[in-house]
Amino acid sequence: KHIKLPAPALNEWKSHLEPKKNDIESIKKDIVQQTLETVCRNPYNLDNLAVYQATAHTVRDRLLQDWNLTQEAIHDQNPKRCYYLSMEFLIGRALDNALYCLQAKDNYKQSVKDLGFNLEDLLEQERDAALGNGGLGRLAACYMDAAATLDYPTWGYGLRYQYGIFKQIINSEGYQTEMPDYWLNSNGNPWEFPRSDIKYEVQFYGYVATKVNEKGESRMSWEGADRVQAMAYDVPIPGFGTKGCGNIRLWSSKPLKTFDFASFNDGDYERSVADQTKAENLTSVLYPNDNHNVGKELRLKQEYFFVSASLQDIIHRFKHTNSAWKDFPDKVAVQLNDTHPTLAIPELQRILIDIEGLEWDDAWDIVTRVFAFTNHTVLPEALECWSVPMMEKILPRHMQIVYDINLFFLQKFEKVFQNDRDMLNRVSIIEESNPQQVRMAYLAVVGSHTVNGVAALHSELIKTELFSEFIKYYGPDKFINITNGITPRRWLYQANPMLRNLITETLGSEKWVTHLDELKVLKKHAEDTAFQKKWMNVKLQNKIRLADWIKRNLDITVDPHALFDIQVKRIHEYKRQFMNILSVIYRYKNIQLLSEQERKDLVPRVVIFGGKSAPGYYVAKMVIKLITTVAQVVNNDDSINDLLKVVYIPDYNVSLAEIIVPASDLSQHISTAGTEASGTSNMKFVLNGGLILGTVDGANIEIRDEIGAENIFMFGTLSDQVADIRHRQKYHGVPIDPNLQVVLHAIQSGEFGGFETASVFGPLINTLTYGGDYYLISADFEQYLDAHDRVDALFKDTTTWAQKSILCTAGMGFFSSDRATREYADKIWNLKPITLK
Ligand code: GL7
Repeated sequence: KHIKLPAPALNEWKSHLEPKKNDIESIKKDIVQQTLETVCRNPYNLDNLAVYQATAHTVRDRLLQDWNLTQEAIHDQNPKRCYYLSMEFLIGRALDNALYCLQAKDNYKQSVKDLGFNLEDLLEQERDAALGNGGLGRLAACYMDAAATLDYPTWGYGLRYQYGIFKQIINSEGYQTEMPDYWLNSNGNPWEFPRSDIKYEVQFYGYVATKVNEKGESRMSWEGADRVQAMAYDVPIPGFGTKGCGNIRLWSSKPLKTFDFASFNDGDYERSVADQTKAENLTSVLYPNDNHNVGKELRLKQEYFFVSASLQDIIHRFKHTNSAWKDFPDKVAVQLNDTHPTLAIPELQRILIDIEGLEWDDAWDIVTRVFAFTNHTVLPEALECWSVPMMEKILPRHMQIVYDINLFFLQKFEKVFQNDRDMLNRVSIIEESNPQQVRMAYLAVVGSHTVNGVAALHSELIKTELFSEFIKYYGPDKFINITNGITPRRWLYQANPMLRNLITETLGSEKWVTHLDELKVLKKHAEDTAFQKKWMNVKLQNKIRLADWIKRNLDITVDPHALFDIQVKRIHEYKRQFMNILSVIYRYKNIQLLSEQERKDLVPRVVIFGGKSAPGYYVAKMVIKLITTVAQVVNNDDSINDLLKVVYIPDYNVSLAEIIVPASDLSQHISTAGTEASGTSNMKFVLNGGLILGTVDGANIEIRDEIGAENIFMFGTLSDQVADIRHRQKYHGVPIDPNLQVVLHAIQSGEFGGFETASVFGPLINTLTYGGDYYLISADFEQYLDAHDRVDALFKDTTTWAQKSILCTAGMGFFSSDRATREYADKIWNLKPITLK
């Protein structure tokens, strides 16, 4: 219960609210004070970590003021709010980003220097907040950045995993091994605010009973359940060039009662803390699967825990405004980031009918006007299905509600499509398998007012394939496209200071940082030789920075003048890192055959890989082993005069991406057509003036349309040809491309790591030969090699390359997360920015 202060006391408070100052003297004073009072250290026992923490606290204090200003404005203006529900937020580091947003980096640099430290060293102390797997989680982070920058009243909701995505080690044998990422180390996390006053109970298991409510009506009631507590932690998300600050509220599970006193008194200490451990385990770890659903019970519990706490919080806030339930959809929009939070649909329905006493139809009308759903994949193995018996056990009341949602939906559907039982089976939320399964994507479609895909091709594919039957019923308007975007703040302004400065100098202001379309002005400088020189020098400096990193961390020497060819992303068969390394082997074998003279003509290449495999994904782990094995051989072969180097960068994460992305000449986005919903690293590379080699897939297509087809290397089977080829290969065998044949033979004959290692790669090679080559590596190989030849030829023409590189950046305005977030706000959320004083 909030206390309403009398006017004198209120004035007293306000008179003591002093905005933090960003002049050097004030910053230094604050850092020293934080070092003493928060970190409890003194000049005689300082180190980089301690000073980083103190500095971070001073920045957090500044953000807090903006945070409070924003919350107060939202409170006063009471606008419609949007909640972005995502099981993943791949935020990365916070300090550098916050300093830029506060426009205080230069003064902090000087302050820290005066105090005897180096800001860049302090920045390195921060652990990445890696609460996500890959593109989906990073997208959520980019959208939070944009929403804050644009002053939208949008909050993210997620889980505060104690262990983020695992740390990847490449062991001495070249295999991936995993270590836990205990990112919340003992030093505490300055970027979160524990809200010990914001706690909700969440239940699991139990049974359903009927009860008579106050009005004398009979209602279902979920009884006898286990309970845990969800506690809120707020993570401030600074916006750029605004006084506002956004928020991500992350839930952490806590035991309801810390102790079972009965067991404690009996001397059974272990049992008395068992409950506590059980409850805390719920949000311990992030499931490390990208585009893959495993169906584990703990994961289902995480999902429900997440939506239950978030909805309780949303409803609590709504009730505070004394509005009626019928107004809920005018005040609240909820975006479901993939199907992971889909249980929010039956959960809100349950709250409305069982607890709030609404009738089914009124409740369902509210539900379907609140939720919208983003689909991020069409890969069958990624689509979430939960076994009915499991859901019945953990969420007995929700299972009933899902059955009812399905029943009412099918009844209506049947009226339109009479006597088509097959079709009813196909659209049913319950799959009639053994055991039955709940198809979460269908539940999300039925319970949402709008469904969107994340790039033009992907949004077409969900209409024509994944949800084609639903279109026949709902019509096409419910299904829209919103092409993904990335934040230019982190992915250019912060990660690439030299390019940022060159762009700002050329355009005459920093307006482009929040109006990315302005980059198109660069087009008129594309042919200016002096400008090209400056532009390519920036690229070179960024390559030197990466080469230094590689030397320091991996002890591999690479020449910054070589062509840097990069593929960094999660390791997945559909992303075809396998095809890439096979082409590297082809290149290697070719170099061996060249004469001295021919070698002089060849463009030296550094092929860089990075990315994590899911710990249980055998084929992906073999691909890593193949890459590291090839790297071993190639990098130690003096006879090829450094014409080729292969580097595997371990533990790829957001912070490493910030160094890698600006350093690419060429990056690869070579998924089998129709499999990569969008991709977002493609956007980051092109924004930084890197050319891309890509398939006709995901956002590659729109990138091509924006920057011009002549500025991108595209190749490969088109998505509408894939099914036919797969069919043919399945029944008539895979025709192995002759060049691919040579490469496979080289592996099998032990050229990489000897015979024993060759046998390890047997199963991998079999995925092509006997396995039907599902991802069409052989079918695309010739075109792929041909595209590489075009790359080599163009790289020798330094002027044309520079020109294309400039045109790449110049054409990327569309891919800002600001544009994407505005589209969500206008087309889905019906949301307006707040005004900040
Ligand atoms: C993904 C897609 O695979 C990726 O192409 C897309 O860019 C991203 C964000 O929309 O979503 N879908 C998915 O399940 N993961 C992704 O990265 C893990």
